[in-house]
Amino acid sequence: MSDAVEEVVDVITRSSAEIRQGLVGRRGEVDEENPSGETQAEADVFADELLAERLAAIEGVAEYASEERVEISQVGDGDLYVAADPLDGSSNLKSNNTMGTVFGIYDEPLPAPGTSLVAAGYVLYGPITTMAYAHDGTVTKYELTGGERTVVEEDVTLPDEPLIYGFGGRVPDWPADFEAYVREIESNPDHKLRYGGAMIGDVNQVLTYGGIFAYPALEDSPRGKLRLQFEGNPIGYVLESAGGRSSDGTRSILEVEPDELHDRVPVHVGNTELIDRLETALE
Ligand code: FBP
Repeated sequence: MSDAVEEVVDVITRSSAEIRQGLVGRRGEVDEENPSGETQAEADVFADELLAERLAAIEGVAEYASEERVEISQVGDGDLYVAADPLDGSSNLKSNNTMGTVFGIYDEPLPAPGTSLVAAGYVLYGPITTMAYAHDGTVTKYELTGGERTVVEEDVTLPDEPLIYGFGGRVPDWPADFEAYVREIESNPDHKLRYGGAMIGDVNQVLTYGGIFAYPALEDSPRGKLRLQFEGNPIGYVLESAGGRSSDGTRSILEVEPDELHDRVPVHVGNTELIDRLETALE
């Protein structure tokens, strides 16, 4: 791994302690919308500004883009391009439930396809702060404390027997073929529903127990809700590095060519067998 990639991950590690602490007193909304038209929380803006400032100071970073800012910030002349969702699942602030920080490190100017990711990962603000980090085809899980990362598991792979399923969007808005697939998944008594309304929390359950997470295409939103650069690609990269699959419904999310920075994409990630079946169901 290049020194600059390592530096990006170190900065995110150190910043996560401040982002977590910064949630206190910042659970209200600001009078602004993000580029996807969603109301921003004070903590969204705080986390974005913190990461922007810190990542811009790294010599190897050329661009920083986030779900919370319209434009790409040109920050240097390095060869790494960092995209982040600084606070994924911030609607969970009000109820004090899990949230995360998602990041993708690309080697091409943004917007870029997931095939140009050199590393990606996420921080989970759960009862403890953890990170799942993928690069060079492997995933490592860490516990984060005092700005340091401690390895808790190397070569993380999805368990063979899938246990968890969680699907976003309102059921009446699901296309009929997706709904039929879901009914089949939940008819298996070995499968359990887990849905917390923060992608990182839900995806981390899949990485831990095996299964499938999806935020699918909806009847009136054929590209779903989640953003390709900031959510779909990094999560697809992590799950594929852990031996699973990602899909937009027909192919790996990483193969989707972006048109615009804030493009959305249907997200389905999890055990290979379940994603294969999903693609067959949506054919
Ligand atoms: P934000 O990045 O704006 O927080 O939105 C993303 C997200 O919160 C995901 O983390 C989660 O999977 C999804 O939206 C939940 O959406 P819904 O409220 O429709 O279930």
